[in-house]
Amino acid sequence: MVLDTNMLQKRDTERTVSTAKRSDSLKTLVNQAINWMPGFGKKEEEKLGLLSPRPVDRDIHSFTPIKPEDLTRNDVIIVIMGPTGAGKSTFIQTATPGYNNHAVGHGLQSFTSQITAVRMSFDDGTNVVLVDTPGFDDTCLSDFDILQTVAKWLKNVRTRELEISGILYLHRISDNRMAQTPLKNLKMFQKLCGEDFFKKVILVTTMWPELESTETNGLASDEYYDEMNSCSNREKELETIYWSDMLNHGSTTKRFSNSKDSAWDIIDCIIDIESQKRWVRIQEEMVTQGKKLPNTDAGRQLHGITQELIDRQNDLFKRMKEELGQNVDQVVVQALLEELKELQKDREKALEDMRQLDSRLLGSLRRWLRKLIPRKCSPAYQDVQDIDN
Ligand SMILES: Nc1nc2c(ncn2[C@@H]2O[C@H](COP(=O)(O)OP(=O)(O)O)[C@@H](O)[C@H]2O)c(=O)[nH]1
Ligand SMILES: [Mg+2]
Repeated sequence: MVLDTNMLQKRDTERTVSTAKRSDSLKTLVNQAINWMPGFGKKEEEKLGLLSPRPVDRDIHSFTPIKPEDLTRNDVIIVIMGPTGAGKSTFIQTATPGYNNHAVGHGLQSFTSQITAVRMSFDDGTNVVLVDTPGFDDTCLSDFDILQTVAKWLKNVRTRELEISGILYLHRISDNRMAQTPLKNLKMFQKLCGEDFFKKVILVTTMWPELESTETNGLASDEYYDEMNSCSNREKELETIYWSDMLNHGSTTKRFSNSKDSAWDIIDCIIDIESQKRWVRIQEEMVTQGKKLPNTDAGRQLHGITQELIDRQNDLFKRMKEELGQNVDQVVVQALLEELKELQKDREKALEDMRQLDSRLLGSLRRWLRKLIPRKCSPAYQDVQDIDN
């Protein structure tokens, strides 16, 4: 990595700070120093663990896994969303040490295909409910199934006039670039959530390099600084490109540093967000406007995404079959056949989603046409009956 002089100076300063923070006598001095140090902002302080601990470490009285019907008006409901493997279940687990929700996965395999919720009751009478959701890339369920599961849960909450206090949308900062899957998740999330609710969304980055795991003799390694630098650059890219619309509409960002304090620092931000009542868009569409799932913004988005996916899969399928026909190398043929099988499985899943979205759309169209065209008196009614059959 090429470093300029400023960068090297900053690195040396950070090293000194990281060593000094271990000594209480030096800590005050360091805290004073960072106040005047140029370019050493809150994020660096957070990164080095120099921010003061939460003023009141509230005592959690109990953890209770709950169903949607158990939710009450006293609950501060926080929904956690994001791609599979972004760390949603880990976030909940870290915020609630001692409670085992058995939902933390290993890597990118999904472990939370259903929605689960845990209520934390505090001694001061507050209840916080953290809701774990599956991502739109579940290894077991199709995207339509996920949308249906999430929409049903949100609809249920809205029907009972219970408010979602905020949503944490998690993203792995360790991923090299915004790949197709996280991007699809983000687009689905934005449509489901709606601009009006962006104010109550915190975009949380997870999987930041961990200082302790890389240090030797109390000094952070070069590798740590290199990783930290790449992650900070990716964070800037997220903020200026992919998240800019949400940030312009009032969303905020936070880094999760995989500790209980960090989890509660983020949860507290949701609790502090404005108290004006807002509904998630899909709740409004399904409950107030009476729309069916495929007619909601998220449903239409999924329709578009699935159509694109099927087109790409068809194209790939054709090219792979051509290649298979031309290849004589047994090893390559075997590998191609395996890939074709996998692709066929994904294609079936996407086609099934499309059938679900289309059949429901047709159902709505039929009902709409029936209202519009009086029975018997119009020849066009015959066309409606044709759609029916
Ligand atoms: N180092 C690190 N690992 C994490 C973090 N968050 C999650 N993980 C790991 O990533 C994997 C997937 O996390 P999980 O919580 O199941 O992701 P989910 O699918 O979003 O619920 C697990 O092995 C976690 O231990 C984090 O902030 N830092
Ligand atoms: Mg999970």
